[in-house]
Amino acid sequence: MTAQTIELEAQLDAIRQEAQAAIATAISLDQLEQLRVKYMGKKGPIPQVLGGMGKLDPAERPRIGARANEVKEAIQADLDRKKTDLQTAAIQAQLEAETLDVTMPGVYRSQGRIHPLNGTIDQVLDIFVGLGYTVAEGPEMETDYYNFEALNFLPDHPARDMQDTLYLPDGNLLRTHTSTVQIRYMETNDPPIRVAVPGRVYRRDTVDATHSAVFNQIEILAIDEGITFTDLKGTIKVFLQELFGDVEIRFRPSFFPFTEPSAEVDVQWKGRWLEILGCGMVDPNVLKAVGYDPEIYTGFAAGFGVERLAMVLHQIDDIRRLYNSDLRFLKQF
Ligand code: 2NM
Repeated sequence: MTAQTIELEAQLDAIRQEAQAAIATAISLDQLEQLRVKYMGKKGPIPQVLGGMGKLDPAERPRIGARANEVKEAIQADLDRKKTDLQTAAIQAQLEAETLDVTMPGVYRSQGRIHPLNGTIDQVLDIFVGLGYTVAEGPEMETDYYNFEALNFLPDHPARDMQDTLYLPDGNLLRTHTSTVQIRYMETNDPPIRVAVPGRVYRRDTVDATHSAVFNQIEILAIDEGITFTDLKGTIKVFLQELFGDVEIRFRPSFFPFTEPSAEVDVQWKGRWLEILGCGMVDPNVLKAVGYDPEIYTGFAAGFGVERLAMVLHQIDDIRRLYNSDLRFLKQF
């Protein structure tokens, strides 16, 4: 072996060591690719060393050629191993970054819920819609005609008093019941009629635990040929059964200007008779007012206060709780 051969072998070993150290410290696939180009490329140090073989004894050349291949293979093996390591590390890092701890507590967001008044309205309307009724609404500001006259209130009826009704400066008034909407509905629709009307109504009442100047009503109305008091009783019985379950009910004679005969209905609830609604056969005068022939058509109507119903169903002791927006109260529903 000549000194030149030893020198070239030393150079190849140095390249191998330098490449090995550089590859070991690479921290990215980009960096590794740069090292591959640097050590394995055509302009790399190994072809340069091989270029110096011309000065060697021809007998020594295969030895250097073989050594150069060994070094190339070793560097390639280092590159391959490092590439696998870096790829594995990258996947590992990604997995760790994307890990979700499903056992961690979530961020609390308070949830909205249905107000007990609206819940009661929904419940009642669902029952009547199930019985084939249409839901209708109308204005809260009304004329004397729709609130009283068309509903057969005589001109001197006490409900018309300033004491009971809220009159507006322009001569209009705030409706005292939702029957106004039923008059409007009958004016624009021909029988057969099945309509349920929810809405806010206004009375000049002193506020206490069971009274409010503004409250909600639901009234129903059915008009057709041959409707009788028996149809009214059956409808009310089914309605109360769906709302309260299997409870005893009773009809008591009563009076309303817009119905004849009229009745009030009580349910047996927690050991007592509770008055729940008023009802009756629509007075012929009301039918005439909307242009229906009372000789052909008859019908029944019923109405009740939603607050009172909500209070009975949910054991609420004071009507004002329904208006105070106290979350401690509302969150119970
Ligand atoms: C009630 C009781 C009895 C009623 C009457 C009418 C109309 F428009 F047809 F005449 N609507 N609602 C009625 C009847 C309301 O509430 C206690």
